[in-house]
Amino acid sequence: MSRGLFILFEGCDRSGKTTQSTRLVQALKDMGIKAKLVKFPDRTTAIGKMIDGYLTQKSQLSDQAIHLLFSANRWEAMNQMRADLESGITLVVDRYAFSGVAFSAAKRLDFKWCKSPDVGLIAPDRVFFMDIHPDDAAKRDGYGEEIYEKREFQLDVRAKFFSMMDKSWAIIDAMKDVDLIHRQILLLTKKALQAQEAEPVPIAKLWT
Ligand code: NYM
Repeated sequence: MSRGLFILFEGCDRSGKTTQSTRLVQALKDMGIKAKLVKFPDRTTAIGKMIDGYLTQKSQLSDQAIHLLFSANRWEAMNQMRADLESGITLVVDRYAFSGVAFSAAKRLDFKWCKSPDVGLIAPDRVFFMDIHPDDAAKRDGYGEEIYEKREFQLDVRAKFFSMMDKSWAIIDAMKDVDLIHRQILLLTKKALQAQEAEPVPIAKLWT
């Protein structure tokens, strides 16, 4: 049995990642493909609760401390993610280490330092970057409720994402119609699954 794929959604706030990742998982399941949604930060764990307190501005943490908590929140999920992938489950992940680096580096923390705690995490096979200009994102519901949802900051975050892209990334125009985006992403995912079937690639490590 072949392993599952690690499909990642990244992007600035309010770019539609959650909508599209949820729809992708459902579509894959409807096709009889084993799939699971994973979301970072996972606010349900002890570490995740500390992150939630920070994001909703109930507690304060230094930039370095919150960065390391985000990373720890991914590391605590690795065993389960690896087990799922190995058992043939495709993981659709909503945010990951690229968000970690983009947001912290936009706060002017050193880029290399930001990457280091996430080195060695499981690497995604395919990344969908939901691209939206922060001015358009600001018009969407609920924008501005959490820390970070400020125009200049989001512009910087977006630039940081662009600096980390490689050939496994696809830039998706997040201003397009939701159904259209879904169909585009489903097509790209099917292609990735077929490629993996034809020529299996082992699970890789991030930034090594
Ligand atoms: N975020 C998310 C980080 O700053 N670092 C990280 O490692 C991750 C995974 O948390 N503004 C930020 C990006 C978002 C915020 O994410 C909460 P979401 O997807 O809105 O729950």
